[in-house]
Amino acid sequence: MANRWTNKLTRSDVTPEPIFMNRRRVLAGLGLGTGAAAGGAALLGGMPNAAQAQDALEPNAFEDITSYCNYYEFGTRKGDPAENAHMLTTQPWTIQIDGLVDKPGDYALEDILSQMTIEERIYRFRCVEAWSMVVPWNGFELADLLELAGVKPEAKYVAFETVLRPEEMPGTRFPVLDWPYVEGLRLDEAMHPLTMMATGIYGKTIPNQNGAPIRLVVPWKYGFKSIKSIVRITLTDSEPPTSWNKAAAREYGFYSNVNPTVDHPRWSQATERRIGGGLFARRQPTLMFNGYEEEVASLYEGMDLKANF
Ligand SMILES: Nc1nc2c(c(=O)[nH]1)N[C@H]1C(S)=C(S)[C@@H](COP(=O)(O)O)O[C@H]1N2
Ligand SMILES: [Mo]
Repeated sequence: MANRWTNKLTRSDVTPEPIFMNRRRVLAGLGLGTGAAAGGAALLGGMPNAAQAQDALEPNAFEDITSYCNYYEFGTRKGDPAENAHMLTTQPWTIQIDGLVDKPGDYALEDILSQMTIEERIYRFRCVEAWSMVVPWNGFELADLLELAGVKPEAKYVAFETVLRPEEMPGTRFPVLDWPYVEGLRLDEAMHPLTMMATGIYGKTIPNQNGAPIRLVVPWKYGFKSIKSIVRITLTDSEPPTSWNKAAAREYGFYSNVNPTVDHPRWSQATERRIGGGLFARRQPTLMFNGYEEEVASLYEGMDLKANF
């Protein structure tokens, strides 16, 4: 399915090690492709805002992305994860996939990766705290992993869990959150072609502080939905609990779609601060669904997005 992905991006050459990348879809997204990407070009031609696909999306520096992090298992200050996450052992790594699947079990990460094609995706990333970055991720679609395990027809949600190792994760010795960190998506959100499992940034193995060896990336939702260092994925028929909702239900809902018209109870979500923009950089307007409205709005048709925040 070469045309499942219609993300907007512009730079096709940010990766220092392009040899590992499948650039076919990147080219399709730009309407520059030939042969395999011909369908992509046709799709782009049919998009109402094909011009918008040419929006400038300048990725943040590797240094910004890997030094300004949220990973509370390693501490709550932005620099803590970069300082402490080297303690996490990421090899070998196994993901338990269970619940409403045809083939439950422990999946070795290397076996998963041997069946996936790693591609590059440049996505906006918007934290609920109102800062943002642009990140060139490497990874594969979550849908491809779920298809490996075989999703049963009764499944409606996907639950995710981060590894919990207090001896390697100093932040978990404090009850900042109810550990392990857990997150969830509705099945259609999980199967959406924009939803990816990331294993790299800028063509390099993903640094521990960013969620090594494998983390979720859901670009139209606030950053906390993009759970790091995943060890368990469970298909369920009811909405799974999520860490920030458990911690403060009034402030963090299950959906957590980026929405400039629904403020956090304690601050506005109308604008954001782009990391790396400098001290005097202007705040920029936050985009509906973080700029992915065309791709994902249909998932929420008829839903009250204020009630389902
Ligand atoms: N396990 C785990 N996953 C997590 C977090 C966390 O504290 N623990 N923080 C979340 C938040 S609030 C954000 S904004 C992003 C930050 O990702 P980054 O540090 O790679 O930018 O990770 C999310 N995933
Ligand atoms: Mo966040």
